[in-house]
Amino acid sequence: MDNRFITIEGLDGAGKTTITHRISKYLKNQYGVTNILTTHEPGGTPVSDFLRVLIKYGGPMNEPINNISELLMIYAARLQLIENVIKPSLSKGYWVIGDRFDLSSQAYQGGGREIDILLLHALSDRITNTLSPDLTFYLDISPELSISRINHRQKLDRIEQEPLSFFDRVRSCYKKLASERKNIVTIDATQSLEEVSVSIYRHLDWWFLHP
Ligand code: Z5A
Repeated sequence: MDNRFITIEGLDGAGKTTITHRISKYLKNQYGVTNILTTHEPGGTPVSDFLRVLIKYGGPMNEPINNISELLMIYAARLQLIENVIKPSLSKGYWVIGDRFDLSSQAYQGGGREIDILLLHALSDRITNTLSPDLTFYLDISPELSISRINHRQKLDRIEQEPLSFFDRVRSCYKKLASERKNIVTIDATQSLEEVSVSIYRHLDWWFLHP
């Protein structure tokens, strides 16, 4: 079967990582898709993983990270991943399932950080360079539920420590973009993991029938 690029988006704790692996398993078992690669951003190449640590935990000596520096590091990490992993895999016929992709930057840096949309779009167009997911599942939960699902973690990262108002802006941006773009399917991720998985499998079934 031809390659496909599917991405999973949402706030922390929405279930993206769990669902990424379940989709992979479902595609194998139900549709016999065996060439599947999963990615998790930021990260996924040696350089991108290095940048991931800076993005999540900051640099040496607690130097404050400027919002534009954060944006540039995220896009540098993404460019490495696109050019060295995603595009070569797609060209070999692999299905790529991305745990976060460009929509995360629109939501977190555009919505949350309120970075100038023209700068964001210029960078996004240049870096993704027409690579766009065939299908995106946006797992929608409230910031309150997000925090309750992740606050057992030993250490919250820089972004996870932002106030609730930041995540309200991130979520509003996700919802706005999901309502505007046809390839984004919104899933109510407040449901149990089983219910979330089943709604995604049904969308995938529909998508296979109506490519
Ligand atoms: N970031 C950015 O700002 N801009 C960008 O462009 C990109 C990223 C790409 C990456 O953090 C950070 O980078 C992120 C955004 C920013 N920071 N914030 N805030 P990460 O890679 O460390 O983490 P994450 O991507 O946000 O994922 P996560 O926190 O690991 O959550 P998740 O993958 O969505 O969920 P999960 O790991 O599958 O599940 C988390 C827990 O919730 C687990 O115990 C599950 O069993 C439970 N869970 C999940 N779904 C359910 C349901 N439906 N019911 C009950 N329990 C559930």
